[in-house]
Amino acid sequence: MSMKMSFRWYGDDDPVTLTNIRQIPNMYSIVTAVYDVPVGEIWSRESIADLKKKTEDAGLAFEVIESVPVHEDIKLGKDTRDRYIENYKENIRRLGEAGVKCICYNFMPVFDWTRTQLDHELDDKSTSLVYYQEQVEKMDPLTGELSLPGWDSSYTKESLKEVFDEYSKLTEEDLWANLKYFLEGIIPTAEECDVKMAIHDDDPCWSIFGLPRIITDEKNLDRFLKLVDSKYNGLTFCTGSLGCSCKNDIVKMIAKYTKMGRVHFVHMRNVKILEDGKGFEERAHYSECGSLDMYAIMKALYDNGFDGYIRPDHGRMIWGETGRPGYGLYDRALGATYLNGLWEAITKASK
Ligand code: DNO
Repeated sequence: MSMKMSFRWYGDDDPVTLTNIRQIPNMYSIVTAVYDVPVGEIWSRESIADLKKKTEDAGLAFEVIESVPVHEDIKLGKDTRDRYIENYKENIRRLGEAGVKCICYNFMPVFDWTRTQLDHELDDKSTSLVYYQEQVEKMDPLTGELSLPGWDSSYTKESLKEVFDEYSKLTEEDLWANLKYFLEGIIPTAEECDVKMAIHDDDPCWSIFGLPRIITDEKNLDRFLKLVDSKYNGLTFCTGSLGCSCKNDIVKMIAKYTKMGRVHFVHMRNVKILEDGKGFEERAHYSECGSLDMYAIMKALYDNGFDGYIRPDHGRMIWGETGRPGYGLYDRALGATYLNGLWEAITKASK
């Protein structure tokens, strides 16, 4: 029983190649997605088979999808949601047939992960992604000038305004009810197909731009897991997303949910929480570079029998690399190697 090391790959457009990834020691699976289909629609069998073939030809497993995105109508609980839930179920079936074991998704209204700057220079001249409260206050998503690599870029200014208006009537409790409805729809299919669903925590783990966010802390994760009490309804535990709030005890939480058998995928990232609630900076994976104790997190996983997928999350840009912010090769490869080292040391010391 061991963790399964994995690495996110954005497909043929990614400057990081599958061969690059395969050369990182102990690399097991690719984490990827079909990117040529609008949110909510069914992925073609051809596109799925193509990704699978490329991955396996490179000597890597095709077992994790990040993400099958959830259509906004499902989050908003609109009448049209049933069609999108049916499509979602079909995607689970098709991916299951192709050998996928775990699907990561999120339930954040409109925006996925959010930072205020993508190339902040750190003391060592590397650049990283940061979230500064003072910059957030100056941002207005409705001007349409704001965009991040994880966001759905298909919104026009007008459609963004409309969707914001719709959310203004939606309370947190409504969002919970819509999430429950979605899970009740898809989890039986995930069970039949033996595909573990793994929700990603909200990043950052608080409400932004007045939009509700609910996958934010221990109380809410407890509530989430009870919405549908099946091991197929599990978590992508992202240490950086939950760890940017000092209210979350990451080691305790990851130990608890791993023990329950509900952590299927882990995103390992270190963040430095700034004093006085000023925000946070993404840092190198090594514990002392940030606020999280990466050793204690890996030990909590090991001690509680973690055998799911894990990937180094966001890296800094180092050694002159240019590319997709957070998703370059070098710093994520260093992260993978560091995590492998921690795991080997913990394993051998426990024997
Ligand atoms: C950011 C990622 C997220 C994540 C989604 C999952 O780097 O962790 O974009 O993939 O929230 O649906």
